[in-house]
Amino acid sequence: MENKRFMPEPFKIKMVEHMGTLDKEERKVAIKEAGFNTFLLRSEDCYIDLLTDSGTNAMSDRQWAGMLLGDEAYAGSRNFYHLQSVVREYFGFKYIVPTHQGRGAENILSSLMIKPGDYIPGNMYFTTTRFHQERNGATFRDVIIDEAHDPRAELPFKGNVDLKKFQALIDEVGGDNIPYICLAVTVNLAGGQPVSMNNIKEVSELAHKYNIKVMYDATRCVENAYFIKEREEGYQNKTIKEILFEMFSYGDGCTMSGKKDCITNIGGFLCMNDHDLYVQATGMVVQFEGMPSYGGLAGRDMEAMAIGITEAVKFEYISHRVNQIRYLGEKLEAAGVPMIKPFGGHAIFVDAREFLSHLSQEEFPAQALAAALYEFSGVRTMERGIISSGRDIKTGENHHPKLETIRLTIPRRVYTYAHLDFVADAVIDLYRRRDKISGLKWNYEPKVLRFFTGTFKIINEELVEGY
Ligand code: PM9
Repeated sequence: MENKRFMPEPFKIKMVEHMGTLDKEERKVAIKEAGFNTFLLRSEDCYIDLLTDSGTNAMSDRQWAGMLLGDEAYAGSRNFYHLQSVVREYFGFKYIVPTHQGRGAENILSSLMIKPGDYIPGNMYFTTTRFHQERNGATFRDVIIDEAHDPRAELPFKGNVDLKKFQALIDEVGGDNIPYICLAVTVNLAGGQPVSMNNIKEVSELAHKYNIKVMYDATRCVENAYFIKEREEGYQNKTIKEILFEMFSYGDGCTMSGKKDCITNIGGFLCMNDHDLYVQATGMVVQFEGMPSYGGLAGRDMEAMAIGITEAVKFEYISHRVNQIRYLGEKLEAAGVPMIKPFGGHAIFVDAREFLSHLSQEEFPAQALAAALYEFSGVRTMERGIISSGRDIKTGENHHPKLETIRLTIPRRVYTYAHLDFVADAVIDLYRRRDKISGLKWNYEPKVLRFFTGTFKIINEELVEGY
């Protein structure tokens, strides 16, 4: 088959879902009612929904067929054994505990491995992951390379761990107070940036020297494997499956949100090689999720995850996915829209700090931009900046992340290049009217994970009328 740069979608459409059709006046009301928080909009009120790639995937006919093979026994479902065998084959870990989604696995891992006063290094924070670490008494330390915080630094593996920062933390607090390093592949909030195989190996060597375990956040691991194949010497002729297996061979376990790279609508799991940890995890899962053979999932959901993993590693699928992101990014770049570069594996992150350079970070530029883009075009996106970053658990002060972005997240197998054209035009049009966008202030600030349910007020009503 001819190999064009942007090959058409590697799937045919068999079932359709209608999209929201609100006009601009109706959207203006909807976003105000949602407190200018795109998480609080009704999905039916959105035209193109790029809020997240989490659980928003289109499953294949094979996955749907697998759903009908759900064995809904309370214990010992055959779908669990199928999932276990697929995870062992593709991830290589000995033990798997299914959970209802990624944070279910994070809860179990953090509760079992962290004691109060511990430190957890990670290559940039993720909201729910850090929440569970802190809830169990740990302090999170960011050990990602400095360039990851600079939207314009163009590096092939911008998600890498800075080994000097990791070593400095070990020297400062001692290896005994670091139960594990949380190694995200790819790094969501850095823009979906990958970690190189070489860096994974080095992290593993350093960690294991001090008896520190390497626990991956494997949420977007297939995207990471694709970037290794594309960018790292020696991996061009390896399959995605082989690369994935090698990536995990250097670690001790992982948490996984199946809602991303297992291409399902729900599900997750926790993996480990340590038998004692597995036994303890089964003790926890029965308290919070369900039997160790279903962990909060129906048999059919485990079947869909097992099949989804085998589809996610297919080259046609993953290369199309990453190229969709690039297609959107290149269109925006041609119009001068500021973004995190290089483009990552799941989303385009628009640099809201520069897009709305008339606003200070305290006027929540990314939150304001996400609300404005929805009102302007019906495209729903998500804030990833000061609001998501939350407050320091000890001082109560706001974190001030360098990256203040909105995330245009592409669900898997849902939208076509034509949809992305519409999104690009909308962002570019709004960019031309950007000085009309007002900042926001808090109306209601929740105590934890405030970005999900917080509400806001417009600072300057007049400006909003303008675009
Ligand atoms: N990520 C996302 O939209 C959904 C929740 S935040 C809006 O990016 C990583 C790297 C994630 C992630 C979820 C989780 C938690 C862990 N690690 O959502 O609980 O991106 O399945 O996974 C979201 P669950």
